[in-house]
Amino acid sequence: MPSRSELAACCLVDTMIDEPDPITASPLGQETPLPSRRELANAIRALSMDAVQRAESGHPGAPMGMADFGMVLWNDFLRHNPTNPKWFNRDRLILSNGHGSMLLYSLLHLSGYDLTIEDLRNFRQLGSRTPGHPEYGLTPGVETTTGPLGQGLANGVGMALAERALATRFNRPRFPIVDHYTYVILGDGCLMEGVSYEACSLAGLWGLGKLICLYDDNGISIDGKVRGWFSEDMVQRFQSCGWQVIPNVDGHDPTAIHEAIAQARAYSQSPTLICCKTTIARGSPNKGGSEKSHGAPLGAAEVAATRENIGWQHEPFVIPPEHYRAFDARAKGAAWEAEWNTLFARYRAEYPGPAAEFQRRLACGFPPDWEELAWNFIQAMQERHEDLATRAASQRALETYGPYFPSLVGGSADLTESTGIPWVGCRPVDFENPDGNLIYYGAREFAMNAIMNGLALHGGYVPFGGTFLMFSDYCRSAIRMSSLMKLRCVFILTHDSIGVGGDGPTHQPIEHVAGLRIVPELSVWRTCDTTETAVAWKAALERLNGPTCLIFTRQKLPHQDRTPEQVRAIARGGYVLLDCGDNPEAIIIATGSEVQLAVAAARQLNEQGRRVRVVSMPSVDVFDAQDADYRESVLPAAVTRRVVVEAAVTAPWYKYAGPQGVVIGIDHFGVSGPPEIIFQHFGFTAERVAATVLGLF
Ligand SMILES: Cc1ncc(C[n+]2csc(CCOP(=O)(O)OP(=O)(O)O)c2C)c(N)n1
Ligand SMILES: [Mg+2]
Repeated sequence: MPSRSELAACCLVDTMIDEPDPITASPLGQETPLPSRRELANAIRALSMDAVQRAESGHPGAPMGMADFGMVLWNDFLRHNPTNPKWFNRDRLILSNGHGSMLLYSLLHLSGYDLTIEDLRNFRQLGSRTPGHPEYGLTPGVETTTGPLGQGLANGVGMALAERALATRFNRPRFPIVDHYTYVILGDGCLMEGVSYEACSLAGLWGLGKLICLYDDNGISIDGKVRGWFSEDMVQRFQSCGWQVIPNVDGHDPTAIHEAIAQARAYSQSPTLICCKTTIARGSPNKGGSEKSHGAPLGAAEVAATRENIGWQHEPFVIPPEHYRAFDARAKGAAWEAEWNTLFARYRAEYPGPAAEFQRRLACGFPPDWEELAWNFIQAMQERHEDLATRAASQRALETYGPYFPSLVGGSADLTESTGIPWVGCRPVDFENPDGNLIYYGAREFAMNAIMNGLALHGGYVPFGGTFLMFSDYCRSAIRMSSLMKLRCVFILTHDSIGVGGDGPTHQPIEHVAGLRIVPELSVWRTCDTTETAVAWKAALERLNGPTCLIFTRQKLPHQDRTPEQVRAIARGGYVLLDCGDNPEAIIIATGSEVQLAVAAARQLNEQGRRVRVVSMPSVDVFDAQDADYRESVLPAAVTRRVVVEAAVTAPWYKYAGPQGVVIGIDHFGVSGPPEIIFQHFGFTAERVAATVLGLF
C-alpha cells in the first residue's frame, strides 16, 4: 500500500485525505489516536459504496455526499441511545431522501445499534434489516419509512409538533422532561415535492424551533443538474415561510457544519434549514458530482479508484477499531437516558398527577371504563333513532369519545366544519398554543396526513384528520405510508358519493372507496347511520396496528332498526340487518347511504312473499377477517341470488355478488345536480333494486 502522503500526491482530484483535526485528536493516554473527522466520514463513504457495489444496486452518491454532515450531526449533536432506540426523549432523526439509506445504516452500525456488519453486507437482500429504503419497525433506529420524497420531511414536522406540544403541556420549571430535537436530512427531490412546501409552511407558522433540516444541496437529481427544473431561491422560499435559513454551508467542512447546527439550535423561535453545499459521491474521482452516481453502483474499478482517492486502505466492510471507538454512542447514550430517568423520577415525585398523565399519554391507552362507555353510547345512538348525516354522527362520536382520549388530536384541510372535526372542548393549535387538539392544516391534504403520521410515530398522539373523500387522492400516498407503517391514524373522508350533488363530478367520488379498500393494512368503514358510525369510531380507536378510513356522507340518512344482537354484530364488519326467516332466497348487500335502498327493496319484496335478506357491510376488510362460519352465516354460499348496491365502481363487489349476482353501482363520472335527482338519474332507487332482485328469479 502506498503511504498516505504518496496517495495524496498522486490524486488528480480534490483529495479526501487529511490530518487528524483537533476536535477528535487522541486524548492523552489512549493507544491509537482517533481518526480524523474526514476519516470518520470516509468510513461512511466506504461502507456505502461497498454495500451498493455488493448488492449490485442502490444509491451510493447521496450517502457519500452527505457523509461529512451526517458524521458531524451524529457525533457532535444527536442525543440518542443505541442500546434503547425507543428511549422517549431521544432526538428524532429522519432521512427524508430515503434512497440514501446507506448513510443511515452506516451511522446506526458505527454508533452501536443492533445492526451488524453482516446486516450491512446484506444490504437490499431478501429478509435483511437493511432494505433499499429505511423501513420503520424493521431496523432499530429508523424513525419512519422513507422513499417517497418529501414525506419524511412532513413526518418530521409532525414529530417536532408533537415534541413542542408535549413540552408545553408537561414541562415544568427545572423539569424539561420533553426536550429533544427533530433532525431531518433531505435532498433536492424532497424540496421539489409540493408536500415539502405544505409541511414547511405549517412548521414555520407553528414556530417549531427544534426542527432542524439539513439540505443536501448537491445540485443533482436523477435527470442531471437540477438547475433546469429546480431553481428557486431556497433562502427566500423558506424565509417567507418563517424559517431561519443558513445558506451556503460547506457540507464537507466539519467545522462549518458544526457551527451551522449549533446556530440552528441556538435559535428557538423557528425551524431552521441548513443548506449544505455538497458534491454527490464525494470522493469518487470520476463519478463525484455526476448524476451517474445517484442510483447505480460505482462499479468495481471506480470503487477501487475511490478507495485510493480517499485513502481508505481497508477491505470492504472492514472498519478499524478506532473508527468504531470514535462513533460509539452507547456509553453516552446510556448516560443521557439514565440522566433523563432520574429527571423523570424527580418530576414524578414533585408532580405526580402530570407524571401519571404523561405516561398515560405516551401509552395512548384507553379510559378505564372504555368498553362500557363506548357500548352505552352505541346503544344510546340506536335508541335515539335519529336521522343524521354520518358526518354529523361522527361528530357526535367525537363529542362522546373525545374527552376521554387526551391523546386525540384532530384537524382538517380547510374543511373543519364540513367534515365534522371540531368537538366541544377542543382547542386550536397555534404558535402560542402548540398543545391544542384541533389543527387547522389549511388546504394541504397531503401534508395533513403526513404530519399525522409523524404525530403518531412520535408517540403521545392518536391523530385524526378530515377532508372530502374526493381529495383522498391528494393524500393517498400518506395514507399508504401510514398503512405500510401500521400507524394508529384515523382518516375521516366525508362527502362520500354522488350525494354531494351540486358540486358536480369534480367532487363526486366514484372509484375512491374501492381504491382505499385495496390498500393493504388499511381498514375502511362506510357507515349507514348513527349507530354504525359510533361502532366504526370505536373500531378505529381500538385499532392499534394500522390506520382506519372512516367514510361518511354529507346528506342525512335514515336510522335503521336493530336488535341488541344486531348492534353487537356491526363490529364484525358485515351483518344481517333485515332478515326473512332462516332460509333466504336472495341477499342484498349494501353499504352507507345505499343501505336504506336495500332495506326498502327487501321490505317490498318480502311483503310480496319473497324471502330477501339485507346485509349491511360497513367494513369489507373487517368482515373478511371474520371466521368462515360467521361469514357463511351472513352470506350462505347456497344463496347465489345476490345484489350489491353501492354508489361507486362495481368491479370489486363481484367477489360478493358472485357469478350470478348483480352489482348496482357507477362506472362513470358523476354529474352536477341536486343529490336526490342524481341518485334517481343513476338508478339508485328501491324500485330498481327490487326489480334487479326479481330479475334473478
Ligand atoms: C415521490 C417520489 N418521486 C420520485 C421518486 C424517485 N426518485 C428517487 S431519488 C430521486 C431524485 C432525488 O434527487 P435528490 O433528492 O437531489 O437526490 P440525489 O440525486 O441528490 O441523491 C427521484 C426522483 C421518489 N423516490 N419519490
Ligand atoms: Mg440532489
